[in-house]
Amino acid sequence: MTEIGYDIYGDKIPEMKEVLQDLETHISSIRDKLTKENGMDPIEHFLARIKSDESMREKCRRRNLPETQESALQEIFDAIGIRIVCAFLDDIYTIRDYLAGMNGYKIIREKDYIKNAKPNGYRSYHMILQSESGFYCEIQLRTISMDTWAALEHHMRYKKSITGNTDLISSELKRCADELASTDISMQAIKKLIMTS
Ligand code: 0O2
Repeated sequence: MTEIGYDIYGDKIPEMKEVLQDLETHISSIRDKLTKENGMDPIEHFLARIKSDESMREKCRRRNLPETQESALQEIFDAIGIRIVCAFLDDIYTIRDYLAGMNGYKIIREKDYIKNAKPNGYRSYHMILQSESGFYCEIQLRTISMDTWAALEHHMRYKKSITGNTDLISSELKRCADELASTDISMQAIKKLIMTS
């Protein structure tokens, strides 16, 4: 039986929810361990979701793929998605290492858009994992400032009514992204000073 609102995934929703739940449990235990060890929670918040039917169909169309369960689960890798928002840059890489060592998942692909920011200024660390049961999952790791920036840029991109000032908006967004990146590095340095004082 398909679940209302998730038609494209057919009967796979219960298994997808299991994978999502399992990843949430892993992330919570990594979080607890690091909080106990360092006296500071490395995660500001995290969100876990199954991509909505509408967004998945839109992504299939964008990729010129048929709107099928096969496309959604085998050709597109973010039907299951988790976004982890950290306060500091080094927390991103620490959590990445723990995620890479999780039992039951293998890494299919990683993209470090923090060390290699996209030309528009987008920064985030992306991992595609595959569960033993065969489901792909995209994990995005970012700082709070990267997350704020990405939300604004995403909003602008999908706001079709914007007709003027597009060059100015893009260049201001890029400038902000670079300023925020520089602030993230300063915050990291201050944290290190505090921890070692
Ligand atoms: P949505 O609507 O957020 O889900 P992939 O999409 O992973 O199969 P791709 O394009 O090589 O293939 O992946 P990439 O570059 O790792 O990007 C994956 C996701 O990262 C996107 O999913 C966005 O969520 C986010 N992202 C990537 N680039 C940008 C950007 O420039 N700005 C913002 N705001 N987010 C970005 P979707 O499905 O494209 O979008």
